[in-house]
Amino acid sequence: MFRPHVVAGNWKMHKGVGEAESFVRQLEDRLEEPSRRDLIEEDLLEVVIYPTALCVHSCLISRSSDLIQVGAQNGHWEIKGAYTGEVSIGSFAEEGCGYILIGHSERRSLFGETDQDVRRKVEAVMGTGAKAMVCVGELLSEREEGRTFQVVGSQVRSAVNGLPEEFVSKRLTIAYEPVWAIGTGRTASASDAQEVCAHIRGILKEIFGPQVANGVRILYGGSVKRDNTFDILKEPDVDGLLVGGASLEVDSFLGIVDEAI
Ligand code: G2H
Repeated sequence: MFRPHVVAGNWKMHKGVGEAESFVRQLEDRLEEPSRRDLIEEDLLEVVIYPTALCVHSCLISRSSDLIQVGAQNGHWEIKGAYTGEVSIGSFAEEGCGYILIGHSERRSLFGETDQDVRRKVEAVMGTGAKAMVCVGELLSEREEGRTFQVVGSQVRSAVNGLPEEFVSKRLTIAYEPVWAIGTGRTASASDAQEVCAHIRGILKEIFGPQVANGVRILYGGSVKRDNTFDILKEPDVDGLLVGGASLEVDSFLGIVDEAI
């Protein structure tokens, strides 16, 4: 089954408003070139950026088209309330965010986000028009103990069990990011990425059946650079990339977008 590729840039806690606006204008200019624009407009490729919460609005209004989608790196599951410092998933979606990133390993390891929190956030996205991009991945120690499938499988099941098929097939993306490959310069091999992405698809098939599972995009993330993009994306169960460090400069991000085409 054909699945459009997604290249998503997770800026993490980088860029102020001015830098973010300038990035969006430059990237959009270059995506306007027909070879790129046609692919996006024909729904063969999606380009997403995840700026900081502060920069979401300025990125959205700096665009003059939908060639770039803007997402939120995190959000709270409640619609509103006494949650100092939080921004609701509903507010991001209402503002125009097309994607909400959920359960990134930095959220899990540095901010104590649990599988239960991830699930609440997925359910909150369901109540909006946005799409959920759910991150899963094992620690180095878990890989070395041979527990990769078990750990990733349990994160996936907890995030998706019982969700409506319509939501899963149309608005759920999973990003496999092995924690040992994040920001370390150490990338999983293409076959490592394929093996785990295929395992994730297998779980989705088991829960939702092949038709739904074959519609879900599964991305790889972790020290992605232009040089390793092609090899990873040629794997049959890898449908895109979640890029951190290499998404911060227009040239390097665009290099990855071009390899993904
Ligand atoms: C993983 C990735 C983006 P990097 O966190 O989500 O970052 O490409 O810098 O490893």
